[in-house]
Amino acid sequence: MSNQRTYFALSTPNGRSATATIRISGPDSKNTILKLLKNKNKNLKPGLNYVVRLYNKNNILMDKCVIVFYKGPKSFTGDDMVEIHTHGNPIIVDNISKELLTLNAKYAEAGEFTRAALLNNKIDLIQAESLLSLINAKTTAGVQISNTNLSGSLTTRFKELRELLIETLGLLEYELDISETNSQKEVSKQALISLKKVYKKADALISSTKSARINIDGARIVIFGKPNVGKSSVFNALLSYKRAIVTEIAGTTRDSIQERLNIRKHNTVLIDTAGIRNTKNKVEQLGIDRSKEEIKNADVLLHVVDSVNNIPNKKQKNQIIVLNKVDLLTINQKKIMTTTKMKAVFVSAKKRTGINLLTKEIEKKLTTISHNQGEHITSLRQEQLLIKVNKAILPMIENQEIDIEIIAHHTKEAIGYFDHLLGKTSADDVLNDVFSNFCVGK
Ligand SMILES: Nc1nc2c(ncn2[C@@H]2O[C@H](COP(=O)(O)OP(=O)(O)O)[C@@H](O)[C@H]2O)c(=O)[nH]1
Ligand SMILES: [Mg+2]
Repeated sequence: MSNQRTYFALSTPNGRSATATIRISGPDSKNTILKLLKNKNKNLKPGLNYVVRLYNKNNILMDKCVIVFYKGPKSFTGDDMVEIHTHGNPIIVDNISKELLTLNAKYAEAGEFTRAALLNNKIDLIQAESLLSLINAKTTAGVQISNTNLSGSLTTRFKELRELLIETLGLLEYELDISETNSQKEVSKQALISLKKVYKKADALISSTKSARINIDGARIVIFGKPNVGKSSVFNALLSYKRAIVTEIAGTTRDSIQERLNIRKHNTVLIDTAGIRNTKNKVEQLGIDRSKEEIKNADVLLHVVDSVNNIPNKKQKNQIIVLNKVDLLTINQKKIMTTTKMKAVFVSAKKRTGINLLTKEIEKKLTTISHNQGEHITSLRQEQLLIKVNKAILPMIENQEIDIEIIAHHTKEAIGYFDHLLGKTSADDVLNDVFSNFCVGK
């Protein structure tokens, strides 16, 4: 058993709803709930639901609820558990919680339920992380990716790669220990083929991080450009309401402002930034630094330009040039603009023309960057460990290494990273770090 503590938490959002669920886990789960019933000897069979009345110690009815008892290890945490489905009023939840505390059940820590599931081998560390990304996913694709990982296919992939490295290490060690020197070249060649396979797959997984993050957190669309070109006006036009302050004074927006925006099936975060220029004003400079940071982390960039001025000649990947204030152009000027080579979207944020076209352009970009084929990694921890794996084995491949001892050393190092990845050798601080991202009740 992972935990001798009996703990509980509300596992549904706090607020009013038809029902709310409180989960209790730990060796005293069943005894604790029985103490709240009139019939304290009631036989609770595992997995069945019972409609019961819960009373406090003064014999006052708290609520009529549905309760289910799960006998460990056949429960989410692997320990004995009870689920209480109450009416969804925070006062009821509060009253029951207070009663549970007096019965020596503790309030759960963030992620404690999932952590117990991990310690009881109900799930592995990758699945625990997938559970977190499943709960946090902001799009259907994000839910799909997380569900695939939760079902264990990412774990299987990591295990396969680790297995390949272990086989390779076995081959190398055999050669080092007993074999004659003349087959060294052949063995190193074979080992490098396996290392290359691992490298390629790990590399593909590393590059899947971005589309996974976009699907789970939503793409970051950053509006940037010079002061007064109409960035905040474009921001407001896309949101369809006046969120950001717009004035004719250059340097109005001092801080980045962000709002969630759904563009068809894509959930995004739209960010308006301070216009970039040389300034001696300290506050404006801080805003500009922030803009640069947002640009660095952007998935899609909207470069807003005043159409009266020149079109920029440099176009970055995932960037859309938005030529604003077209209402100020003469027909002739417009003609000249449309014949330039640079692809741009013509809008007037003020008159709200071209905004639909801009939305379509953004959607196109989102579709290409958020493809969700194949396996995805969903945590920074996974990404960083895979980067370490590849750092350990890339020099072997690049140098066409023939020294078996050196190859074996690096292969061992890579296996170590896979062990961390799978949670085989995770230190407490790693686990603390993973579970600190969970809410109480998960
Ligand atoms: N004529 C015209 N003026 C615009 C348009 N978009 C913004 N403006 C004006 O340009 C000024 C600066 O706009 P703002 O959105 O604050 O620019 P920012 O500094 O880039 O955020 C304001 O006076 C706006 O009314 C547009 O499409 N047409
Ligand atoms: Mg602005």
